[in-house]
Parts: sequence; structure tokens; C-alpha cells
Amino acid sequence: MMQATLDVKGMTCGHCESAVKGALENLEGVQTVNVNLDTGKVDVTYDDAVVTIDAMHEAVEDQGYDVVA
Ligand code: 9UX
Repeated sequence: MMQATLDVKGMTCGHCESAVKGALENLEGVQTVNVNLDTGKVDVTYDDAVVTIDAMHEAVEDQGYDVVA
């Protein structure tokens, strides 16, 4: 299992947090998602044989938030 931290811009409320968390959790291969609303850091564990960082970026961006690469 791999671990990564995504730096997400624009999450300001609990609903933002839920949207980002849910979008990531819906991706096959993503195991755990922890959102820190104060810092915008999103810690994920995932199977890199199944899902890519790129796919995670897209899933977050599809919810309307920017990801700093
Ligand atoms: Mo509430 Mo979060 O309008 O964007 S969902 S701030």
C-alpha cells in the first residue's frame, strides 16, 4: 500500500470535506482518506497497481477544488 498527501485548495466547510473524501473513496484502489480542513492536506492510502495520483487529482478537481501538484 502506498501513502500520499494531496494539497487541495478551496475546501472551507464540512460539506467540502465530505465531497472530496467521498469522491476519493469512490475510486477503486483508494483505501483510506483523511481530510484536514484547516491545512487542505488530504492523506490517502491506496494501491498503486489500481489507482494513480493523477486519477485522484481528477476526482478532486471534478468536485470543483484545485489540487496543487
Ligand atoms: Mo459550503 Mo464548502 O458552501 O465549498 S460546500 S463552503
